[in-house]
Amino acid sequence: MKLSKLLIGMGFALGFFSTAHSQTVLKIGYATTKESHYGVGSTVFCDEVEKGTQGRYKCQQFPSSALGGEREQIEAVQLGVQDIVNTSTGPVGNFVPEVKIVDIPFLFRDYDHARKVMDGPIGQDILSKFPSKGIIALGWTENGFRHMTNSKRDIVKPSDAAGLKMRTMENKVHMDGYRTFGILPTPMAFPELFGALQQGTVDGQENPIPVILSSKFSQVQNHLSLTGHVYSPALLLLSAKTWGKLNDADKKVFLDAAKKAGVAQRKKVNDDENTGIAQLEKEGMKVIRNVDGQAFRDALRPAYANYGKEFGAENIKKIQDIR
Ligand code: EAX
Repeated sequence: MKLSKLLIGMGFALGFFSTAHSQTVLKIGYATTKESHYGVGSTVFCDEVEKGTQGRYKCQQFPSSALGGEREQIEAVQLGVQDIVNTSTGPVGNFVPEVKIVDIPFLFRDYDHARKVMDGPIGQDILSKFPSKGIIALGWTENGFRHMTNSKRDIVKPSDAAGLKMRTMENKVHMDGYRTFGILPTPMAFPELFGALQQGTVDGQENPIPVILSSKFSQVQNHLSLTGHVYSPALLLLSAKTWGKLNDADKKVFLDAAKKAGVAQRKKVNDDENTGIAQLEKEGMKVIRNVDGQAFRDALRPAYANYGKEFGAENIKKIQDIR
């Protein structure tokens, strides 16, 4: 066989092996089902990455807390044993303290306000605090405004919530705020929540409509109060280890994919908010719409004084003043 033919043959063989071996599978995890808002956002992210890298990167999705609670998954991303987590900010403040300010109850007026802050200088600046902690924040996605559910009684004003044992995220900003409502906050990882509600270990919990819907909490909770007491942002977090292996073009693909994921996840939250409450009523939940929001805001005053000391009252006002 002529040398040239041999070399061409070897070139093809090498090319074949290099292409076959160049595909990298990214492990991405999140708390709720594939059909949920996190699943919609994660699927858009994965599709965009696979398309934008011509298949050199593709995802393996782990929905429904298959890789553990959010805190556990953030740790795994930080250690580089998991590539990506699509997570609420709930436990994130334990890794990047600058995130905690956005968890303050009643900080955001509505979705427009919240999304404007996250997509503007304040929200983007928070993303820049992650790399020094071994995590790349690719972009904001969204969990939604949180409402209270419980198995005991209607909650219209804080005194109705007083004494209830409510599961919270592992988030001190939330817990300090909820204590002013008289709630007994019980921090717990999300995967344990359904069982705890079923066994009555806790009386209630608080989560956005998309989570209450996709996690079928109507099976274990019969009162839903539309408190909207916290806006729960979410983030696509990538391991710095994975990021370090990307070329500049692929980094841009990942960032663009995260933006599209955020848009899709927010749309799913909107859709769930529009149809979810009627759905939950159909599933047997009693929905309390006439929540006395001002009473909850008034009760929060002592916590706001402390938030002001911790985060700077002027920083809180900057967020509140965004129009
Ligand atoms: O991010 O833990 C929680 O209540 C979160 O809202 C849930 O895991 C979705």
